[in-house]
Amino acid sequence: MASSPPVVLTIAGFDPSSGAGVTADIKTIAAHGCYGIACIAAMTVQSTQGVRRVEVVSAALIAETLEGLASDMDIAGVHIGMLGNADAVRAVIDFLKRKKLPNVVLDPVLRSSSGTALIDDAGRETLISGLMPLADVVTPNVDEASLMAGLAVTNHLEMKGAAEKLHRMGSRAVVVTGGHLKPAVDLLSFFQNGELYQEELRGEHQQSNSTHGTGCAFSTALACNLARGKGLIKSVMEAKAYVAVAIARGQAIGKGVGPVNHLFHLDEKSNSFER
Ligand code: PXL
Repeated sequence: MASSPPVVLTIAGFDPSSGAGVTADIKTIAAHGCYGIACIAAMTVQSTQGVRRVEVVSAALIAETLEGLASDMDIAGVHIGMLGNADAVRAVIDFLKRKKLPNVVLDPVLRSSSGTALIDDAGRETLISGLMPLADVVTPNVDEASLMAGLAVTNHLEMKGAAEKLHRMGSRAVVVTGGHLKPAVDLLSFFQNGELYQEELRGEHQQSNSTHGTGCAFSTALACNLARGKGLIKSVMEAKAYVAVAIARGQAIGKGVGPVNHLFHLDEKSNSFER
């Protein structure tokens, strides 16, 4: 019988340079041995040198795509990235409320690393009030955590405060990523038996020009690990380890900030398909 790997859905933007967005997410999902499916919520014009333009897909097209996929397949995990505006966010909220899918990871994409807004103000508010409470885990970087919580987030103590505020605003579990802080540290925060559990996860800060797409790769890897039935802590640790290797094994692509190497495990394998 044909095998059936876990199906992981990514709802995100399209980055034509494939460092971030749905095409990058499909690579991450494949690297985790899962089957990737995608709903494009927004188009971007960008290269490794930055984002030039954003156009959001209609809410009706997003809703129809999601409906078609969910009625056809058993979805084991969902990754949500760039959504663009409030209509797109509402389409995703409506979908999640009706389908009640497992292992939903929300990467609250607000801006590109070059500073371009990837969601409008109304979209950000709807994402925080309506979408964040529907996700099992939310994965803001320090800048996103700061904007969402309305607090400064520059060190691990402030990360803890921001995570607590995000819990009060409705998030179940939070990973604040601080890979570019020195020392590099992420914070995992969630409630267990009514008690707040917060753990600092230290990493090595890597000086690298292959860092485009780290947030997408981390949150998508997390969704895959959860979809495989790994617990939250193990899923977060393994997603961190995956991204660290993907950065370390980065390839020189483009003239700007290059992508992480999502498929580094293929480097060791033969790229010949002769039988
Ligand atoms: O890294 C955030 C991000 C997510 N999704 C898309 C993007 C970007 C950054 O440029 O383009 C589609």
